[in-house]
Amino acid sequence: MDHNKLALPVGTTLDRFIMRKQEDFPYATGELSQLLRDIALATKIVNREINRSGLIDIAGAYGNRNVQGEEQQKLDVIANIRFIRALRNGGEVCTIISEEDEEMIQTGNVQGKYVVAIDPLDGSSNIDVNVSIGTIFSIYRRVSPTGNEGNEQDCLQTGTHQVAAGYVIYGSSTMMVYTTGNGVNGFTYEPSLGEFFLSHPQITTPKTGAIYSLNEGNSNEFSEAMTAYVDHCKQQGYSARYIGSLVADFHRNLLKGGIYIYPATKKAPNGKLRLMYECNALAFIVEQAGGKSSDGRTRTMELEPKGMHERCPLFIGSTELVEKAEEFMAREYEAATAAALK
Ligand code: P6P
Repeated sequence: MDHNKLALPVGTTLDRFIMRKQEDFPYATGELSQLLRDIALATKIVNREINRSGLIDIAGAYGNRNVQGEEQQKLDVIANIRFIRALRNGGEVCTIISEEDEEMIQTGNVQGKYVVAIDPLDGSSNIDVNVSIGTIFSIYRRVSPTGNEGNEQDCLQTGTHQVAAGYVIYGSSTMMVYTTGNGVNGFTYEPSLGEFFLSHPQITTPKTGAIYSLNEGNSNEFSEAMTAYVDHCKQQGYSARYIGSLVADFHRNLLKGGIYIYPATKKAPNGKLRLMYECNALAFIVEQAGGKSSDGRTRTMELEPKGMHERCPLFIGSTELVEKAEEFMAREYEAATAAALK
């Protein structure tokens, strides 16, 4: 009897993958591996609570506004608590910056070598209508000496200093996609086993695509260059796909090819999305997958952070589409420069 035919292998768990990848770093001491496991644990707990949110009273608004002035959903607060608790208990992280907290969060792990920037639950206003939402995280090595709390210097590093970054999409299935700088791998959660399994090894994003994702409801706020680029997409016959949940829009475009844009608008001159715990993580992933990310001009991961919650315009996805959008946006910078020189 050919046993191999009887029971197909279930595949590589996230845990085993992390351990195998650690072997690629001979001097790795296992702390980053442990940190990734801590994040995965919190993800499993948050996933369970999202799936139950319609059944127990954790859907809907919490009644507070976060540092962004956005109405916190109950699950925003719960997810934030879950990730902070997992990172605190895991011991590897000294300091956290979170979309849900105005100040840095000190975990008490003064020997921790890592800092995490996290959006615990992005797109949470979509929870009540069962649209996919996500978690986005970046991991940095601290620059200050261990033995003390982490500081602003540890937290405000450019995206090029990320040692790892990832996102989780809580959708028709729950997936974790992350990079440690050696490619991008995707894991699908099997709730009956409580494990993530490698389902999308070595993800690469198409060099071009025919999907553009932005909120055209803001088009009266767009610059002339942005308006011209959107017209270009229509003339090219691209499909408009906009879910209004960054992780869902990004994940679709990563796999199928496309561009996601949250541009500067008259109302939001730096755009809406946050550099430290949204844009940098996705920029690291898309570059590792062969794509590109900028603010329309400067590479996202080279933007110098001035504050933990600062915003930046985001042009991210297939390299050829981002570069074409940057060509249009360059006209805007040239026009602004010419006007300034008059
Ligand atoms: P708008 C959700 O609030 C979010 O941060 C992203 O997930 C999403 O892409 C964007 O904002 C949607 O913003 O202004 O188009 O509703």
